[in-house]
Amino acid sequence: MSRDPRITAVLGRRVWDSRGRPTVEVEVRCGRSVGRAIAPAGASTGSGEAVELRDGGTRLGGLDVRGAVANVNGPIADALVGHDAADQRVADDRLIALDPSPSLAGLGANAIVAASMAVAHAAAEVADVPLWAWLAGTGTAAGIVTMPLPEIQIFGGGAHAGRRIDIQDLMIVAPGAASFAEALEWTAEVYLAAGGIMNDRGARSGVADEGGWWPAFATNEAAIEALVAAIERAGLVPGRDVAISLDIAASELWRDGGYRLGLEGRDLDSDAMIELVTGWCTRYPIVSVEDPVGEHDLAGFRAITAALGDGVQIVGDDVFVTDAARVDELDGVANAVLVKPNQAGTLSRAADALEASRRTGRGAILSARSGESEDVTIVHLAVGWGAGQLKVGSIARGERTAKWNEALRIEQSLGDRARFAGWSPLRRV
Ligand code: 2PG
Ligand code: MG
Repeated sequence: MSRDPRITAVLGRRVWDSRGRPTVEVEVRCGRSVGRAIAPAGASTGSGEAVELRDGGTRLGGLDVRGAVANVNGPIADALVGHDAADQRVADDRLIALDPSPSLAGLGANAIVAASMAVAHAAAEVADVPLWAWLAGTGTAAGIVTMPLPEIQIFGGGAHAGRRIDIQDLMIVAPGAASFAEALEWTAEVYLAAGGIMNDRGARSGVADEGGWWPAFATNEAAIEALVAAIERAGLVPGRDVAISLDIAASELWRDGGYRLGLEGRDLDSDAMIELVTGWCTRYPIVSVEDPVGEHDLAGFRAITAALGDGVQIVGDDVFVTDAARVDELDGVANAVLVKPNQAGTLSRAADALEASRRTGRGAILSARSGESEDVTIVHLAVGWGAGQLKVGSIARGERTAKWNEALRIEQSLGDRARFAGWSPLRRV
């Protein structure tokens, strides 16, 4: 018996994220079917991102979201109730039409993205299928399903670690694994080995915002060296079983037309920055580099993509901000796109950016944010949309393991129908 997909109620509430900050949860009800989602929050944000609504003032550091929650319970509920949850595009268009500002700062991108994701969850509930299968549509849902290659942080840095080192994410991928489950097991071995190395050096002091070890290193390159050592200590072969993926988050380093490496007290122009990253890619088994230069340095982005793009995945995060138009327009900038639904505001816009990445011959990575919760929507998007890669932070902290563990459940439920992406997303480079 199929249930009625018409939305009967929309409820907003304030909940808490992994940094102890308030965030927005939205519940969308279609009769007895309930869909629920929580907005994530970035720390190293691109200037073109959709903007979350925070209350300001002194309480909770100005970060409270009472206004955004009120917008959910007011105009957003009014616009969605009575609408068909199964028609995501129309629901998302209604949400966008409510906010006259292009940045969505009026209603708040936090309110809008949580509502958009909750609509999808409600629709999947009504159809009585997992969200990934709902998103994949009936055709794909019956056949082979690609489990994404996970990019997992081992050391955190940059804005997620008080700028202790300049590189933001030192991650690994395990394309040599046979399954998603095996990739996680190998990653856990590397994570434990990295913790052991820090212990041996007397340098182990907790973790950064996304669960990667605290980056107590003298130079940025020393962090990359420690990562290679951790892979070897775990008994895995760097470059064959497991490889390195960096997010430099270089927009954060941009000062007066150059890049400031605070840890090393050095200022680099765009060419020198490219030379630095190119040197790392030659000396270490690095297969992917995100935001190697800043969002405004389009010439630098094009230069590094031309220089390294045949052998290395160059990922654009701040430069694309999950905007299909930018992905289409910015020829020669990066060969992969980071897709973050809250940068775009709605699931439909995020899907458009993913589509644009395919249209322009680029790869794609679905990505969570540094401020997260137990919400697992991002995993279902990566699987259901067949993105091929998924970035969720480290393999520690509950808001991260909630997502990896959800992917394990999906892989197990698929049985023989699951195909691990492995090297395939990286083959194009
Ligand atoms: C990024 C993300 C995740 P933030 O830069 O890719 O690491 O960080 O959510 O702070 O933008
Ligand atoms: Mg990034």
